[in-house]
Amino acid sequence: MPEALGSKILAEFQRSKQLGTPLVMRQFAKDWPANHWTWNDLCRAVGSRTTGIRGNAFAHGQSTTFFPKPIAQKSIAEYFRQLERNETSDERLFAFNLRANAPGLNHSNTKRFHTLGIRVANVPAYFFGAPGSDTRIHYDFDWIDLLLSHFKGQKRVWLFDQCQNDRLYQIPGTVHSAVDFSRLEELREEFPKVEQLEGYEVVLEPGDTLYIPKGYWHHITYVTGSFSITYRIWPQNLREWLKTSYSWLVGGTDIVLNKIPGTSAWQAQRRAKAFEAKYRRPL
Ligand SMILES: O=C(O)CCC(=O)C(=O)O
Repeated sequence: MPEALGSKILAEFQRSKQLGTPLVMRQFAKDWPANHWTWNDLCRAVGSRTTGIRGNAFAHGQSTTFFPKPIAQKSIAEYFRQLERNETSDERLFAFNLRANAPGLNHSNTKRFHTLGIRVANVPAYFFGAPGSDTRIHYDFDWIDLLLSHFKGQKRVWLFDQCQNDRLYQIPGTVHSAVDFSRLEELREEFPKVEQLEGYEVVLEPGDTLYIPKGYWHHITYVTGSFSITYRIWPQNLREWLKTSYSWLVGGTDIVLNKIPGTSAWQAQRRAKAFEAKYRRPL
């Protein structure tokens, strides 16, 4: 995995952006407020608020929708304490709006992005997870460049480009793979093409920022209780804007369709049929 540190970051970032390859910018976010929040700060800031916790349906492929339903309503502070204690669990806060739930924290976490010559949408998505949890392999439906900055512990990321779609057994019409990467060792015989996968692996440490180019598949394993913040880089030309707008339309329609009773089962059936025709095996 290409890496950059200190004064090399700008040149390496511009190169990666041009080539559409991932890059780890070590310690890029080390001075951000988020890197200095303690679990106590986080717990105090969320107070007695509760939220819908997501479980392993998202990670392990039972759902082909973008955002499956939460499994339970839970105290956010209690969940943070679980992460602090490094308790193994499947529970996740996925694309969580921490800004709205912890307004007392200093959220000025976009420092240094201007040094990369880019503009990011100031809509941070927060991802929290415990050891034992993972983010199912996917690529982001809005076809946009991502900057994922990591804090508190370690997470391992696998990345694959769009040439790997078949080897990943992409489910037609979705941004998901049929392979549950958390059980990869057991599944190698069932999904033999994964043996030919070519990609990158990286372990992120607190303060690191990972550039994930548009369309790049990512699978994330939480090594310890930790969290990340993802920012999206604004499209830089008309072609990129058109592609992103179209992707929002398709993704948004999918989310709405899946809320209509009966439609989600019909969608799943349609996709299973297309998968079977493509890979000559059941989904
Ligand atoms: O860090 C995570 O758990 C997920 C991040 C992700 O999927 C994203 O930023 O698109």
